Amino acid sequence: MKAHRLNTAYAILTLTLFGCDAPTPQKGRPGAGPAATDPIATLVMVMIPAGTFEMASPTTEKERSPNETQHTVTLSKDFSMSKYEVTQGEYLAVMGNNPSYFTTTDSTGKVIGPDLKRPVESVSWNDATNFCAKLTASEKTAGRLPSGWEYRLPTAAEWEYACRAGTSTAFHYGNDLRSGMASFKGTKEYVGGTGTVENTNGTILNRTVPVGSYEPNAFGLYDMHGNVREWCLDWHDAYPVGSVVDPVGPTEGSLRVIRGGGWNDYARMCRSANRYITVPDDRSRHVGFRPVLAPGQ
Ligand SMILES: [Ca+2]
Repeated sequence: MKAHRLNTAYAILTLTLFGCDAPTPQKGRPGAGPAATDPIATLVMVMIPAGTFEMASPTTEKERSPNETQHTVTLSKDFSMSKYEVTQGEYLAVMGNNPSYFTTTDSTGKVIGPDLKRPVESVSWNDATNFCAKLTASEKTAGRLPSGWEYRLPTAAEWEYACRAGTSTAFHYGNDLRSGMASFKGTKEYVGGTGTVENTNGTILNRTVPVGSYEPNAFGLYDMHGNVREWCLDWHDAYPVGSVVDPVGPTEGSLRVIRGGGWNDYARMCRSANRYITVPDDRSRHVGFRPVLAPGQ
């Protein structure tokens, strides 16, 4: 994997939606999330260097799906990815509405305080792509985009490469995911070599949490495991065999790919290789997204 190129490129690609100045790049702040003073409409992007990785899971990984056929993927171009899931505040700032379920109550009806730093959810694939298009247009008008670059959903390959951040384990944290390590159903943990294990004392959140509430991965990306499942660009299909370069999925289909698991999923659903699929007009309180910024395809 090539070395990170975080200096000049980072400064160019660390963009605010409406502000005049790029915010100071945020170093890893485990568990802190965006600072209280950050503009609510700030989208912080992290550079992801081009490279090659093994996509999907080895046959030895417990509770994998048989369709997680491992294959070699090369991503030939650097891109950047949103450090956090798109928040309710960011979505509101760009689209003018907040469709999220988790504003005043959790999934059991218990009152929760509104917090625009929770991830936006209840957005369809089309809602997510419309967000990216509108953000691209406004940033282009403002002269803040490198020529030819655009915001869009990540391909499933880009998403998994960014999630793994150089790891080949079931999670970027390693082979275990325990309650308290991410936003997921903490009574159903995962242990490498064993699979799902019960933890009767595990945390059941019944809601999303503000983005950035847990440790990031080696790229500095937060909540790649859990909180909201994340829309990808691709139509769903069987994986290719052998080695591929910059895969984008099939040209047509009926189901879109979703990655990373969410606040009410078992840990095994949050594995780096796990794929979830649904129709593109599905609006679920389990699903949000995070854009990449990349050269136009
Ligand atoms: Ca997530």
